[in-house]
Amino acid sequence: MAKLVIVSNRLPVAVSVRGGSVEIREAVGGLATAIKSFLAATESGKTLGFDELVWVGWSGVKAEQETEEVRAKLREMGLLTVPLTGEEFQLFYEGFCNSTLWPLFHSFTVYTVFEAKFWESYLQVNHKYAEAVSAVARPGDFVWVHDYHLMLVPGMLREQAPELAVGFFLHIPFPPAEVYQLMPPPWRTALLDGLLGADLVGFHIHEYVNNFLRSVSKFLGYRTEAGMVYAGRRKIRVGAFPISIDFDFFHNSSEVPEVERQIEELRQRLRGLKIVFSIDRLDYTKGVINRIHAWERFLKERPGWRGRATFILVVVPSRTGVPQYEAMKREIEREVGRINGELGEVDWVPIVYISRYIPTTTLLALYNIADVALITPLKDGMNLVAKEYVASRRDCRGVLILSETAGAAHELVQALVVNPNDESGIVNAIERALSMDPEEQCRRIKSMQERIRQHNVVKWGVDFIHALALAYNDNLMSAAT
Ligand code: GDG
Repeated sequence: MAKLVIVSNRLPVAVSVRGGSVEIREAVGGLATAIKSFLAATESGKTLGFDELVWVGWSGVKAEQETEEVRAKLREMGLLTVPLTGEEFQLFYEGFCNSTLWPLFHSFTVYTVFEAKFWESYLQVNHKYAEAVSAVARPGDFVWVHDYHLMLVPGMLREQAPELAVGFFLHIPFPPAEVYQLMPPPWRTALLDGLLGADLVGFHIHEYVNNFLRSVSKFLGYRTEAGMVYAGRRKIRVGAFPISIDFDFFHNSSEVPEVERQIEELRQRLRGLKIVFSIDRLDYTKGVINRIHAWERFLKERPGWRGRATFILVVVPSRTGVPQYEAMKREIEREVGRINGELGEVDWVPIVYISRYIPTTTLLALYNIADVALITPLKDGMNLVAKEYVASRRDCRGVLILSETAGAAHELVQALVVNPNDESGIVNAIERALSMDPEEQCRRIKSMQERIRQHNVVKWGVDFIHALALAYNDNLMSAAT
């Protein structure tokens, strides 16, 4: 029997050490929620044939404070920690991960910092993760490595433990080869080689698959064809596995008593106002400023909507302490204040701005009452909020406005698709959405719901593991011949 080893930068928990006491709570966030839903539906991988599950990652507590008690408590939950020091947090996490890979892979080239000490730390930390995995994994075990923090891990595992089945999934876009080329040559080839240590490399959509294959042939010279890289005797499968959500959880949300109560309360308080809604982590890729400006223009060009529609804008703090993020937060605050001051009335505000994490029941209530979800990232690997909004609408109402630059736009084709830089296009889409008749809303929502129901998060995980098994067996057979 084989073990399933999940590897991600962070473990799916939030650990707090206060005084002498240790508190461990479940962490939220796209990646952790998706993997947990997949694990719950497959009974921790048992229905796929695994007899044990281990999750390897950082606890979120700096190594200096990570006591044996913390490690032991996590071990009991099947969670194995990779301790990161304060310096590694700065150079690896804030440095190479979030100042180099995150901006470059989202094609924000001018935000990208290339620093040799960031790269050195990335190498070292990836080694730590690979060693932690090697310590628990046995030949024949399946290792599923997640996201841009750990792109070198598959290659390191291939060297240290060649008999493992290794899969890698990237949660953010893979950029076009011309953008990837901006990375210094030794780093960009090492990253590609690192990924090709896996038997299977997965992305959200075909566009990222093709970008990756082009970079592999351009920078490594390997032969590639649709969905395959030929690297010596090894064949690496490359495919699109669009991540998704637990459809039933969202679809049944309006019947949860606490959510129902909040829906009622919100409806009473909002007194028939039309609601446009968005929620994102604070991040320059999410296009929050563009969205605010498009809403301002909408209210100025279509003044008849003033007093009749409000924009509820939730921006959840993220990567606090990074100067770019702090500056963006101040810009959002300034612009919201200016617009509310210029256009607001005693009994109406153009933008209700919330800049904190909101409880899931409140998020579900907002999904259920929002007439329009305005989701306009400049670039987004997938965007789960779009799928969650659509799935939540059991009443068959609501209109999704979605950027063509979000991975989700490739599946949610009945959304009103916009370009996030096309302000007048967004203005027209808002008008169309607010005026759309209920039959058209229902037709669009229904067909998007069908897509998400069938392509839910369990399918994402199961498809990936099945494809990994095929790829692994293929390589085993060709190694034996
Ligand atoms: C990355 C990629 C890709 C957010 N605020 C609150 C809250 N959330 C939940 C949402 C959703 C998740 O967090 C955010 O997921 P997204 O997919 O929208 O965005 P990223 O965090 O940037 O995720 C992205 C994803 O990885 C998965 O591969 O889709 O493209 O960038 O589930 O509901 N939940 C609650 N309160 C909040 O305030 N309860």
